[in-house]
Amino acid sequence: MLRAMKLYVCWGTFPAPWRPGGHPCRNAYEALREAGWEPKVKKVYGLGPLPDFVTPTRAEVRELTGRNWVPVLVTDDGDTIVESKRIVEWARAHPASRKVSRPAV
Ligand SMILES: N[C@@H](CCC(=O)N[C@@H](CS)C(=O)NCC(=O)O)C(=O)O
Repeated sequence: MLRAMKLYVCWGTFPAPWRPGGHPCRNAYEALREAGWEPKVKKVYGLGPLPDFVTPTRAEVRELTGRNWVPVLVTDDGDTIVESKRIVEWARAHPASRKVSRPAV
C-alpha cells in the first residue's frame, strides 16, 4: 500500500536563528525536501510540557511515540522516526529519487 509521508512539527517549519542548531522541525523538513521528498506537514501546536488534556492535537504523536516531542516522521513505508537528527540522517540515506516506482500498466 502506498502511504503519504507525514512530518509532525510544532507550530511550523520556520527558521529559529536564536536557537543553537536551528529549529529542529525546520531542520527535519529541509533535509526531507533536499532529499526530494514532499512530506505532508502536520502542525501539532501546544507545548511539550503541558498536560496531555491541554494538547489533544498531540494525541497522534503520543500514540506513535509515547511522548509529546516533535518532529516525528512517518515514512511512506510506515516507519516512525523520532529526533530531528535521526530524521535528517534518514533523509540523507533515503533520497526520494532512489525510490523505485512501478511503471504504469
Ligand atoms: N532533541 C529534539 C528536540 C526537539 C524539540 O526541541 N522540539 C520542539 C519543537 S521544534 C519541541 O517539541 N518543543 C516542545 C514542544 O513544543 O512540545 C530533536 O532534535 O528532535
